[in-house]
Amino acid sequence: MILALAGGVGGAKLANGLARILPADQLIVAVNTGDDFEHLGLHVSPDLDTVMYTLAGLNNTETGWGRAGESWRFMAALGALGGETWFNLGDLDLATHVERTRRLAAGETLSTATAAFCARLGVPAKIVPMTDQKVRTMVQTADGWLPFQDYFVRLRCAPPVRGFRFDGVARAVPSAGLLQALSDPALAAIVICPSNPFVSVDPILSLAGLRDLLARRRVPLVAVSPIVGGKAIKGPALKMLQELGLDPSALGVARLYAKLIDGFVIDRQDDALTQAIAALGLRVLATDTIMTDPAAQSALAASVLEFAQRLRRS
Ligand code: FO1
Repeated sequence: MILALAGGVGGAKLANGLARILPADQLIVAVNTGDDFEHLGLHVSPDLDTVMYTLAGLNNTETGWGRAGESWRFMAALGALGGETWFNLGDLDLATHVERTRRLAAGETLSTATAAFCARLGVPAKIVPMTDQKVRTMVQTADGWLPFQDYFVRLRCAPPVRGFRFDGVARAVPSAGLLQALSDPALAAIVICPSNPFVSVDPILSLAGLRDLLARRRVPLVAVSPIVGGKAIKGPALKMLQELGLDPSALGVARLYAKLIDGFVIDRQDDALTQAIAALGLRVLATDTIMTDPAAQSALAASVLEFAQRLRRS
């Protein structure tokens, strides 16, 4: 059984690669919910939806979020009424937010709502929120603290970051699905997907007691670098590394994870960093990590699992 920790686009791609090569009951994907927010009276869970849509084959590959074949009549009508249009909700995607909001208002948890949607959409793995309690990522900038979606979407990641806060995370316990995966005797490896280390992975790692649970693991913990050849494949990870005065490279990310993980997967383009990363006490795999299509997603997933298996025996 494999546990993957994932955030947005990069995480969803590797999670999809894992789902393509593993039986559905052998993969649990625990997803960041720090990006969640209330918008237009709706509870929006961007990373849960990106992973769910990707594994259901419904994801919008142009935008990297929302659904394929989307239409925007709701947004056009909303704009005409003077509603807020900085955060785009497609007509198909809107159904997810409306139904999730209804379920949560009826007393369901994010976990049960997610499980119901995944069953309906035929998702071939178990997707769980990192926690069922409220966690909200805040981004510190020169002009003060910003809610995550204001930083990421409304301000297009422009303000230089100084730090992050995950409101509620210290009291937020890992979800039942995440805890179950960690205590499953069949667990063979834990994979940190190539997501933003600051705003996608760190909220998960910061959950109450999770770092201790990971420290007591009896299986390899492997992370895949979201930075390739000194640039982020998508999103603000590289910019954040630079703004925080960290090495804007796979080595910079390896340093963030060094005390936590056993192995680090980098792209062949970063082969020259292998020694420096190994010097952190990490085993290193250099392979093709650019997931241009589903076949590349599956190939990377297979390489990562084989790498983890090698760490298990050593
Ligand atoms: N990202 C944008 O850059 N612009 C948007 O209008 C936008 C809308 C949106 C709607 C639903 C959803 O699930 C995600 C959406 N995203 C949008 C992406 C979202 O901000 C990011 O996926 C995560 O929060 C970061 O990974």
